[in-house]
Amino acid sequence: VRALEDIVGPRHVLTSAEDLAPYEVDWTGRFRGRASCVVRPGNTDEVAAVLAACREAGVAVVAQGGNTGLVGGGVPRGGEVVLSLRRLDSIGDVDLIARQVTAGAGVTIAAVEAAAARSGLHYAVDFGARDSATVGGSVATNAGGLHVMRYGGTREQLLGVEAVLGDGRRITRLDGLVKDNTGYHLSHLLCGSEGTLGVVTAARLRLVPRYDERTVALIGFASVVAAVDAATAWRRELEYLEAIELMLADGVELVCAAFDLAAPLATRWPVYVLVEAAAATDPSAALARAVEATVGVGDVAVAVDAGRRTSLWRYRDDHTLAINTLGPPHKLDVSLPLRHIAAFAEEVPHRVVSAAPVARTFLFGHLGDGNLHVNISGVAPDDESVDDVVLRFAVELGGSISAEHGIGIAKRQWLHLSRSPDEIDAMRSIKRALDPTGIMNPGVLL
Ligand code: LAC
Ligand code: ZN
Repeated sequence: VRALEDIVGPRHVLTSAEDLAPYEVDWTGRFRGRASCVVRPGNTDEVAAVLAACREAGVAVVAQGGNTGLVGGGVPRGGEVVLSLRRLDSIGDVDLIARQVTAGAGVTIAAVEAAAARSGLHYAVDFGARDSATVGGSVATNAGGLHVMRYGGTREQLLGVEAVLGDGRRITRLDGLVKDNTGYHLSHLLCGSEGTLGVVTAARLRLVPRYDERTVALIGFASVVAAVDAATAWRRELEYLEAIELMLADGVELVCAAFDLAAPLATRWPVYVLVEAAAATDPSAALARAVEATVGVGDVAVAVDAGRRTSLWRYRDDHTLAINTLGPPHKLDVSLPLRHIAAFAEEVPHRVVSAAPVARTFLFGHLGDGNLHVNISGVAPDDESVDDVVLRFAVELGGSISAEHGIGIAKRQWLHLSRSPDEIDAMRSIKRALDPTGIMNPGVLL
């Protein structure tokens, strides 16, 4: 602690139980552990010095941004130093020629979007935790979000990073060259490494054109099969889709009850799909034509103005918060081949109940990406029987155990379901090469 105080100043090393508390638990409440202290460096040199001091002392480091991760990868397990990157919150000028911006690790996703918007541009990564989640964390976890089907996830926006590796070497790739084919893409290797190789201190991000002509529709369906068929048709016919999101009646009702919202449609439907289109010219007519031509469409609510669009999005965005009101959930974000989504959605609640009779399963997710969020309430945080049945079922159907949240602590014992022994061994070799003393987020991912 004294060594860290010498580096960042005593004010930025937290040690009291009260100060540490918010850093020691993830926001779902499922993952928690004691930190030996929290250190808050103010620049990259301080980050490097903190890592050197921790290496010297043989103390493990958990990097933490906005602490909105969902797999326990950003909170301590016991005795680590929590390295909070939130003070690295400066953002550069938007480069209008390159359409890029450099943001410090502690800049929130909402702040990147605000900077982009001021320049008439848009940051393509967006998700419910936008006001707290940070650039550093989103890069370290390769965060997905609501618009992956159009723009890709965080890695697809990432031109390069500035980072300090576990062994002290630095990477500085912030020049924003779109084409730079000079060997291993170390920035993309760090993206999704979950704090196990080094600490991302800044990122150079791609921005995309801003489309203010936007239409959102919320549509009721009788079944997941009908919703999947509709999504398939829209993806074929519509050029400007930003999102196709799936919800089920019990999840929507939970959101309505938790936040005192009216039901989204006059009739209760078993399945709801939220679809958003955005373009330089009004996409409403094209979207309306596509929706009208779709078999199986029940009621439709349409929103064009910003306030009403936000109201429709709330039914989707607020799932995460509403589910948390039932106690710490088990959150499993599986990827599935589109052709198996309906079978999975139909069967998974039964498999969950057979493993844990009192469990409640809420399903929602990114239909356009074949990514379902299986949220299970009513199960003790450390009872992993439900995780086991859900993850095995996803893999049985040709899916992956994580679509966007990563492995963290939550899924590491199932990593072998999605990655081969050779792949895991290669990952271990990379880990050993860049973090030879093993101080970077030990126990996460591998
Ligand atoms: C979402 C986050 C939980 O899609 O991945 O809401
Ligand atoms: Zn998601």
